[in-house]
Amino acid sequence: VLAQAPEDGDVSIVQNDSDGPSVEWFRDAKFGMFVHWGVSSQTGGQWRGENYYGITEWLWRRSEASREDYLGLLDTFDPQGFDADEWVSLAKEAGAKYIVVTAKHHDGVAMFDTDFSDYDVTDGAPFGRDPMKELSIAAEKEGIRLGFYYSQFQDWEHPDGGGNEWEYDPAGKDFSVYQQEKAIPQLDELLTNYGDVALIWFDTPGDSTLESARQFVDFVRERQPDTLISSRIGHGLGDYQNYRDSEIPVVHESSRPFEAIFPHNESWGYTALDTNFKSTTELLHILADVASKGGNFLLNVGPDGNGKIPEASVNRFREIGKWMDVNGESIYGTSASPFAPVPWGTVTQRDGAVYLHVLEAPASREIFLPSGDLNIRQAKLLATGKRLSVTTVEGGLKIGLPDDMPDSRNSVVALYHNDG
Ligand code: FHN
Repeated sequence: VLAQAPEDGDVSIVQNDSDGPSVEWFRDAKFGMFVHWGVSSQTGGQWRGENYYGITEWLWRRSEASREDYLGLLDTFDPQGFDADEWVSLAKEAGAKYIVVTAKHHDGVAMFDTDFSDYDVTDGAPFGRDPMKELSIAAEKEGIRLGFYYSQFQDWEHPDGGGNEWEYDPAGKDFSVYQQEKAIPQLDELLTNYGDVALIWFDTPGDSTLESARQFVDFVRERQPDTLISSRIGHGLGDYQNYRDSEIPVVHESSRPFEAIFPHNESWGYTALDTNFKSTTELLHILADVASKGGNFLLNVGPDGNGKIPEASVNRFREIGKWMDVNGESIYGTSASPFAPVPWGTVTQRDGAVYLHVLEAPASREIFLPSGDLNIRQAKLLATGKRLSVTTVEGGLKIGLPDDMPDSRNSVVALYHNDG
């Protein structure tokens, strides 16, 4: 039984369109909300008397249920509690600058109104609504960008799609039939009927060819030239770099911006079996760490079968938002640390400022920054505005911290300098 999905290992850079879309908004965004929601969310990992710990969005593959049984989940999909405004407000309150939602995951079920499959939650389920439409309206109203996750390779529902090898013999599959009949037409719908699409989050290219990947890229470019494409399209294509799930690079060396992708517990889709949610402290540390490498932190939520985001995730997102309200200056629009790793935390920077994210204040209440050539104008704690002392010492700077640091999870010291 799979407890973890095979991951995309393609972090190599081959080449990209030189005239691709601008990535500036993405580079500056730093924090996004990922949403994995589908018909399997109803089960919470408990189905037909079995418990499926871990990735519940893989329920069909893991159970190797028949198509009739799994797709039967559409007959009961009626999440009356779904409220697009609620999701979007939470993302906004948390300080997320973009949302990525599963328009179609590997099971092949469209979470939007499609004419190119019988399996969608609009005409194919009692729900009868189009959640992607409702989200696109809510996101536009709130001024937050919306992107769609679209599983371009794995489609367990389509006989020619990738992945379903327990019902369809791979030898008899013609991937191009699936791509022409379903994937491209559905992308057409997503890029035509839902306003501006910030990005298409393609996932796990499997053994799809360069030609197939290029066709997806060209199609997105043609429909919405500003829409970004994730590197999980494969073959070194894509406008930004995804690392493996839950991976933060030691150093990010590509000129493409990157995104570090984390589930909140051990599943992307909703699970009732796992309350091991990362604490706010852990999440704030990941946020600072990823920003110090120059990337975006994409944090997942898995709404349940009634469309509700688990309370634990709601609370953590709100707490991140409160932290962002006072410390956002040290995250948004910043770039990677120019310094060697420091033992007390991480560093971000922008023109004219360096931000010291103090994750563990030493008992000595003094931290060392390995750079002596900063011409410091002012040093202060972002949360309180309290001025701090800075002393030039051999090889760097010493910054004095107060005994009562404002936030034990991450107190940010801003160093404003004259070199920007
Ligand atoms: O197989 C998927 C998985 O279900 C989930 O969507 C993650 C999110 O990054 N992507 C794949 C595994 O890498």
